[in-house]
This record gives sequence, structure tokens and C-alpha cells, in this order.
Amino acid sequence: MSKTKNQKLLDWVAEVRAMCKPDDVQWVDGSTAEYDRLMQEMVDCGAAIKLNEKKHPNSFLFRSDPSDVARVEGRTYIASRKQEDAGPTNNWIDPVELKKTMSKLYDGCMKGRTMYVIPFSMGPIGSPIAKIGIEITDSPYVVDNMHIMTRVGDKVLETLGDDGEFIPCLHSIGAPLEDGQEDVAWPCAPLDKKYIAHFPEENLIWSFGSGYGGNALLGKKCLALRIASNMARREGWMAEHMLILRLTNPAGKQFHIAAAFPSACGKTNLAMLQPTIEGWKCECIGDDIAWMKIGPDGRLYAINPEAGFFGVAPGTSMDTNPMAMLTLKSNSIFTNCALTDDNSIWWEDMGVECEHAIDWKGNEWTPDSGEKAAHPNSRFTAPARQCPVICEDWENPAGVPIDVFVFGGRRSAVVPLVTQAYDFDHGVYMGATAASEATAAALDVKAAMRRDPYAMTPFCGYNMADYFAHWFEMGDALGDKAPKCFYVNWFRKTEDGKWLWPGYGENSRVLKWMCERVDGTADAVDTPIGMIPTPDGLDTTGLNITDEELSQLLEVDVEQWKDEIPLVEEFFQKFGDKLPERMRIQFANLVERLDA
Ligand code: TSX
Ligand code: MN
Repeated sequence: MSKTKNQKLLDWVAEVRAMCKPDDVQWVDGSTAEYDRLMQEMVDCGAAIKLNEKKHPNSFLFRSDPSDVARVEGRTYIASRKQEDAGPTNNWIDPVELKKTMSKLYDGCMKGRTMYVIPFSMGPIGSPIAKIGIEITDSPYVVDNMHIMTRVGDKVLETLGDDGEFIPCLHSIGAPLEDGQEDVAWPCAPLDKKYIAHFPEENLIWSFGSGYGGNALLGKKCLALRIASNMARREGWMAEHMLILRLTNPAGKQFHIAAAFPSACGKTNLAMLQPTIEGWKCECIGDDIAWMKIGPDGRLYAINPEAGFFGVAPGTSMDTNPMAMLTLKSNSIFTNCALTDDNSIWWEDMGVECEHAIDWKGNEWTPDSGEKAAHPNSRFTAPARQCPVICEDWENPAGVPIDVFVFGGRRSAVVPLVTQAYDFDHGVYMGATAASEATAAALDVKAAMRRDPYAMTPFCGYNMADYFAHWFEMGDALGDKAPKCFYVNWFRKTEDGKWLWPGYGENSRVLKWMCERVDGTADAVDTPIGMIPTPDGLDTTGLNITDEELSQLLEVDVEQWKDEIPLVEEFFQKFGDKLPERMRIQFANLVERLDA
């Protein structure tokens, strides 16, 4: 039963119901009882496995269909009237054509199933930066994940009111049940019927055929990044693929950092960082997305629009990220992890041995199986409030004032540990040219390098060249209150392939330097690519690192950087005439500094 009088919402729900033809409609109220009831139904039908209550209280394991394990970028579309508005980094499709195609797929797609209406808020309910979405889905797995990842239910409907605005998000797994047809554990549609569609001109999301993560939990990548990036551009704010953290120095002064990294750089690990330096404290506000608006004082304020972490499980351990391990201990959902003999979960590089398990496909597994026990993209869904280092202001509706932007990538050579941009425009250039290399198996093989501007390539919902321009414009609006910009590389190696930097908690030393640069108390030297710490600008007290290693870490080899010039030039060509003139100027300035 619906508790809203919002006519737009009631009309949309009726329209979707008529199209999808579910057996039943349920309005999600957001209660624990509702979460528990849906979970129990999924356990009873074999879609979920309840984990060992002592080891993982109130936690459950799901195994997806082997074909439905990740976001499907090839099936992700920006449906704008003009192709130019989607730009060279997105799949464009004509919105009228796509609606025709997808309407046919949606016709009767929920037969034999329940249609759930999920009112959700991205951001603390009622925050001036928050937005309300309504996800309609036929997946109870999606409902329970949305319970953790967003704020859902009656309180959102109350805030929406009778004529409030919402972003409609339609999702179906695309697997109707005929009368008497038996269901499978993870119903979904084949790849050629999967569509993750965004209609930015009407703030609309249509997703069909997949039950997994970013394809199905529409508040996250679809709304909070692809649609929100469009809204942010129109409305003069920012929707970024960034973690948010608070650092507090020994004097009690707070600094807030927002950081963007491509995948496999340990963004969630950095978000929950445990500093190794005396007297410094680090707290997590978010690990994936930042929505930022200019506040009344002219500074940039950030909120985390999410309420949970949807993190990659493999590699997460008490060594790499103890705070994540403690967060996911209870009340969590695991997808495509391995199941141990004592009904617990396991994954590769968890830091504990496993002699026998049921793997993510449901098969017997031992270390000799020659396959991964957990899928490399297996996930935990865990409530952010359970993170031991969650910041007390993580739900502050006003957000936190950002002092520092960090961009980064994974480079075994060339790029120093940390570089500060000369000014905001230079920072925009750094973010735009951010690059990461895939981990190479052999040392002599030059790993393929991929540009991933602002880590937004799969998530920017409009023309990336216009997005660059928006960044420059935000810099203008912020003026001298703009965050200071830095570029980091935790992954530089020696000639013989050894890590030069210990990383993890020791990264706090780099963050400390950034804070001291903001305060004007740390030294830097100018180089052609930006400002680098002086050898004693960076606090290495108690760190086992030689002067030689430190200078290798911070080295700027002008000849190597000159070799990057044609690569950047080639990358910028993608954007044609739309590349902002100010980006060309930044590029020209860099070339000039390298040549001098
Ligand atoms: O997450 C990582 N971070 C950021 C942490 C806050 N990882 C894991 C990346 C894959 C997701 C890292 N790996 C980091 C890092 O800073 N650095 C490295 C590379 C590295 C790996 C192991 C060691 C050192 C560096 N171990 C020893 O030196 C003993
Ligand atoms: Mn992400």
C-alpha cells in the first residue's frame, strides 16, 4: 500500500505496473522487519545462504549467475537527443529508439514476480545536497542491498511530500516466470538483452536484464554519478567518483580530502586509512562518491550520498584494510564470495588460509583447484555506520569543507609519489590526464596504460570535454577558496621491481604533507610537472627508507616526461574541438616547462 499522495509518483508506478505486469506490488517501508522478511524468503527459496551466526551475525551469501558478475560497460548507454552530448567516452543511443526497444523488453517482464517500489535518498534525508530517487525493481536482492547502500522507505516518502521531485529508476532482472515455472537462484537476462540506460535530459534511468551491483543498485553509479553529473553541471555543483576523508592533526585542526582513483589503486583502503604517524587521526566519510556544493562561505562542501560500502572483497584483509573487515563483520551481504566448511565466507588474499570451500559457482574448491574460490569482482555490502573509523560528521546534512583534491593512478615508473599542482587549472589538467597501468605479470612487459580522467570514464553521464570545462568553471566560482590539488602514485618501483613506497597506513605521511602545504608550513620544490616535497618536507620519521630510495620516489625525469607528451596529445585528440582552450593552455605550459 502506498503512503504517498505524490501524483507524479503514483502515476509513474501505475504506468510501470501496467507495462511490467507483476503479480503484486509492494511499497518498501525501510523497516528492519521488511529487510528480514525479504531475506528469509530468499533463504527459503535457495537464493541466499545464511552465514555462521557467531562469525557473521545476520549476514548472507548470494551467488550470481556466472554471466552476471560485473557492470556491463558495453551495454551501458547515454540516451541524449544529440550524440555530441554523450561524447567520445560514452555509448550513445537515440532515446526514442531505445525506449521503443526497452518497452518491448519491459512488457510483461515482471510476470510471476513482485514489483517493489523503493523510495530512497542519496545523501542524508533532507540535506540540501541530497536527492530523492524511486527505484522500481523485481529483485528482492536489490531491495535489501538498497536498504544498506541508501536511506530507504517511509521517511523518504515523507520528505518527498505531495509534489516533491524524484528521479525515477526502473529496474527489472528481465526474467518473468510463467505459471508453474520454477525460479532459479539468480534470474537475469542474456547479455544482448541487458541495457543500463540513462536519459539525462529527463533524469530517468532504465535498467534491464542484470541483477548485479552497479547495473541494479541504481542509486549508485547510475543516479549518483551518471545522472547526478548532468544535474551538477546544469546546477553548478559536482558529482564525483571520490572518497572523502577527514584528517586531524596533533593540534586538533581538521582537513578534508576528496580523492579520485581508477580501479585497483586501493581507494576503499585509503578511505579507511589508519595513520602511522604520531598524533594524526583519520576518519572515513565515504569510499566511492562525493557530491559537492559551494556553501554560504564560498567553500566547497561534500557529502557522501551513500549509506553503505559495496566493496571488492578479494584483497581485503586485516592487513590491507582492518576497518573494512570490522565493518563487514555483521549485517552484511556477500555476493560471489566462497563459502567455507563452517558456513563463513572467504576470498583470495583475505590473510587467512582456506583448505576447502564451495566456490562462487557453487563447486567444491581446494587450493589445488586451479581456479579462484571467490570471483575477482565478488563484493561485500556493509553499512557505513558500522565502520569503526566512520566520521561523526559523515551524515552531517551540510557536508564537510574540502581542502584538498587528490588524483592518482598506478604507475610503476615515471610518476613521483606526490606532486602538487601550481594552481587549480593545473589541478584540472592533472585530473584529466590521470592514468593507470594494468598490473603486468612480467617485469619486462610494458603494462598497458589507460587514461581515466578523474576516474570518471565509465561514470560521466555527458561529454567528457564539457565535464573538463565544468571543472574549470567550478574553479572560477571557488576562486581562492578552491581546494588545493595533488597527484599521487603509491606504486612506483625500483629498476628491479621492488615497491619504493610501503603504502597503506604510511600514506598518511603524504596526506600530512598535503595538509601542511595547505597551511603553508611544508616545503616544496618546483619541477616542470608541479611541486614536489623537499627531501625533508615529507615526514619519514621511523620509516625504513634510504635517502636513495626517497630520491627515486620523488624523482622527476624530464626525458621520461617528454615521452609522455605525444600520449597526452593523442588522448586529447579524442575530444576534438570541444577540448577547452584552458586545457590546451595547461598542456602547452607543461610542454614549455619541460623544454626550458
Ligand atoms: O590499497 C593499496 N594502497 C592504498 C592504501 C591506503 N594497495 C593495494 C592496491 C590494490 C588494491 C597498495 N599496494 C598500496 C597502497 O598504498 N601500495 C601497494 C604496493 C605495495 C604492496 C605491498 C607492500 C608495499 C607496497 N608490502 C611491503 O612492502 C611489505
Ligand atoms: Mn567506484
